[in-house]
Amino acid sequence: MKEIERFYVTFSMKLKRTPGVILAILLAGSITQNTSSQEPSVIPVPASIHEVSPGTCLITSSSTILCDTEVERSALYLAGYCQNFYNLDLKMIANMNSGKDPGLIRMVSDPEMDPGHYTLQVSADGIVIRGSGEGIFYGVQSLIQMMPVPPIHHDSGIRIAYVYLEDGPRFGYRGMLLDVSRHFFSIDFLKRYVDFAAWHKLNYLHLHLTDDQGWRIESRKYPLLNEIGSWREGTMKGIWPGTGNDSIRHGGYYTREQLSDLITYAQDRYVTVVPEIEMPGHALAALASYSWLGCTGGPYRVKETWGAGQDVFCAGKESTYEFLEEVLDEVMEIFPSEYIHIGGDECPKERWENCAACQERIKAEGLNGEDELQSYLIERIEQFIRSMGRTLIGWDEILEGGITQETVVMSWRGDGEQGCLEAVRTGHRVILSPSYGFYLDYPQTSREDSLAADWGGVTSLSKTYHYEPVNDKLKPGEAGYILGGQANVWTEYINNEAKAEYMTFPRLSAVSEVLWSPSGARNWEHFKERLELQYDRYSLWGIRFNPAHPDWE
Ligand code: TNX
Repeated sequence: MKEIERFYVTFSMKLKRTPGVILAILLAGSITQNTSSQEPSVIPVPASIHEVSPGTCLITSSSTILCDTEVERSALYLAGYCQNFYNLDLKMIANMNSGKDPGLIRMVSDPEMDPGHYTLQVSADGIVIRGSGEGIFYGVQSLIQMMPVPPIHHDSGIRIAYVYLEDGPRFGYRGMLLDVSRHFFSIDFLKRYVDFAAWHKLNYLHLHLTDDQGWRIESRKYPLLNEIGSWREGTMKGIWPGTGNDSIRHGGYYTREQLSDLITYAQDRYVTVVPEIEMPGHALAALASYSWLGCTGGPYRVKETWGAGQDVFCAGKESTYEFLEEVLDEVMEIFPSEYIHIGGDECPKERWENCAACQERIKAEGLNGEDELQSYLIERIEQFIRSMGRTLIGWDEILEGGITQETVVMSWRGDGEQGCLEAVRTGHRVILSPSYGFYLDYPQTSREDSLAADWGGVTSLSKTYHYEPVNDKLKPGEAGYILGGQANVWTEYINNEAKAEYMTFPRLSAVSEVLWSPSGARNWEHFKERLELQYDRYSLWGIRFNPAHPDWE
């Protein structure tokens, strides 16, 4: 048995929830869900659930979905879902006014409604979802969570209790990062992450595509990035500084076609894929491919241990800027996302201090030392990205220079409060992605003996759930600069799919409620109750999750 499988099995066995208990919860969950007077158990919790008279509506194989053509995507999605998980073939008519068939499920496009908002009514008249484009999709997600789990035999159809929901997102940016550089994951697995996002009403998947340990995106202009930079000859074993090297070649990269396919899959689920190309630090995979990108000229090797490397892009030579712009050009050809992430974090400056080209650049541009040289690089790249009609996102550290106001700051240090205040008070929009609470590579409980990042302590489900993106030091009006938040799955210690899911869940469900639901609707006790049924849904969806008790620290 592989190391991770053994860990997963032993840890699961250690936990109190035996299969018998799980089965009991599972049955109880499906019974309560079928009780029509019961509130629906939806995660993230909807903004408002209105009282309605008891009763149920039955979806069967002869049911029809009627939709406005502009929201056909959501109808197709629902039909696909019912087919996959309930073996029901719903009929779809993409024209509301087609006449005869009144349709059991009707999706009404209402462009007047706020982005992402929807109403969902289940009554004797059938099921009506009303909203703007993505609002309808989120209505479908709520409907899906009203279906019985585990699925019933398809002949008896899907029974949905009468309900009336009015709902919409608290924040416009609700994201999740997957680090595909430290460990490479297949495109099919990335599609699964898109599904995870969609099921939780998240709308951004941020891919950390480059770092010291591997370059993961095809470059036609610079093929050595893939021939050399996408591979490392071995990986550190154990927790940093490690107990040796496994000497197993690891790597891979995504072709343009694969990425385009992923982007389309994500668009069908209202998820935007945001690419990140790290600079000027975390650059060793690029330097190993083209040694002239570094200050010393190498030789360089793709990094086999964790932690940021000393060797970074040379910010003196003009050829570095040409390279970065050409690579970004290729990236923007593939990714239609408005946001382009350029990293900007953790850049050691030793190499620049001893590099003639960097020192010359500092003199020529009248810069005050290496910190300003970093700002110079970021500013140049920002201008380039803006000239292409896109918006730059960078980690906290980009604030250290005088970046333009269009730039979005992704605040990761600590609880994000300081970064958030600095960003907002200099007029920048900000996304909270705090290592405190939203770093899903940190262990979920101190009882766990998994190999997990040890640099941030335990991030329990409760800690994640109670994180509040709008801190109380913000003045009135400043909260409007907060675009939203993002959970990060860094993968130094996550070397396979099962473990990635195990680290992601159930904490991602908590993240979704922080970012979607009104803060007043958030309630820990209520969340834990709803989580029981969510666990059954995880099983339905095939998600391997951490079954630790929700109250364990
Ligand atoms: C910090 S967050 C990093 C990542 C690591 C992560 C591990 C950030 C901008 N940098 O490079 O993977 O910690 O938790």
